[in-house]
Amino acid sequence: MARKKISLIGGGQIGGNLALLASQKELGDVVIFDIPKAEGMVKGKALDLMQLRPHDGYDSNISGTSNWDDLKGTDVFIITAGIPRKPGMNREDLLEINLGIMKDVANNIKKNSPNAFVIVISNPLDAMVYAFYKISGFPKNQVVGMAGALDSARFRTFIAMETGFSVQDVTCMVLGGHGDTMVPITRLATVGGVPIVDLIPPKRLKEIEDRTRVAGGEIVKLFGNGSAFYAPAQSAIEMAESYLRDKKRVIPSASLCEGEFEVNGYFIGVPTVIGSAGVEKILDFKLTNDEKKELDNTLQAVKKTVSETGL
Ligand code: A3D
Repeated sequence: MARKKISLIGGGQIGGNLALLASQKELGDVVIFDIPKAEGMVKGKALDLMQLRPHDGYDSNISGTSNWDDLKGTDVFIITAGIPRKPGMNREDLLEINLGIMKDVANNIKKNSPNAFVIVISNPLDAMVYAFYKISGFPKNQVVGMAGALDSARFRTFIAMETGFSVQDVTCMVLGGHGDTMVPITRLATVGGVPIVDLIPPKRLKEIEDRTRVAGGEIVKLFGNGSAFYAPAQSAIEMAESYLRDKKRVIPSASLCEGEFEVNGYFIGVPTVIGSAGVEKILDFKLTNDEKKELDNTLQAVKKTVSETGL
């Protein structure tokens, strides 16, 4: 069986880490794509990663390019092309610049690899994944946004830090848009199957939820320039791996809802089964009245940003 091909659109902070993780997991051969001005940078990153292989013993080939022809036959695209946030900016401030970039990227992917599975990471995420879907005309199962995987990982981390128990045993999900209105479903969070509502007092839990909602901004402030990249890269790799290895993992992802959670025609974070057919299923479940209200609030925020794309 031929190796799979994973193309990373944008070879910056997240792109470089995606290349490292994809090759270490031997998901396939990796191509890092960037604009001509950054071609030397991505070629250099690719060569550096090639020279890391003897230590780990993996055989994936990693290359860098700014030529779309080199991406033909791609199985999975992961898009990080765009600019990240600076302190004081919210994700919506990136819309104008990143939308222009997404239009160019979507048209090229459509031309080159119409059957590929596409994971969008560029912000503002819910609007960017919507834009890719609209411009490419791809079927909904081939397009997904990475956000919930990261937001849930952040929630899990804070619960593990609070309890002192293994992060491996913490399960929880964060739904909704990838912004400060996201919805941690605390009621269903557990440590080793034990509900966290029975382990952590309500006041502390509320503080953990609030920290989760602004966790991306906390890192932006610390960096002073740019946003998180290690955890975002690993979150997207889990989604790519579930597709390439048909794992059918259930990962909170920005998927196109058509009636699920009473959302219609928008990409929003929902529990999503990812397998060899791409987005195979959204697992709808009954929300409490408070959760419904919060989900509606986040949906309004997503709708506003999407309307600003003019698509
Ligand atoms: P950065 O290190 O600046 O990398 C972005 C790369 O995109 C740069 O190398 C650019 O040269 C490149 N680029 C610009 N235009 C194009 C184009 N037309 N074609 C190909 N490449 C292009 O940023 P980063 O890697 O830190 O972040 C990338 C994006 O991910 C930003 O929009 C962030 O806001 C976003 N992000 C999203 C999450 C989510 O959870 C959704 C988390 C963290 C960052």
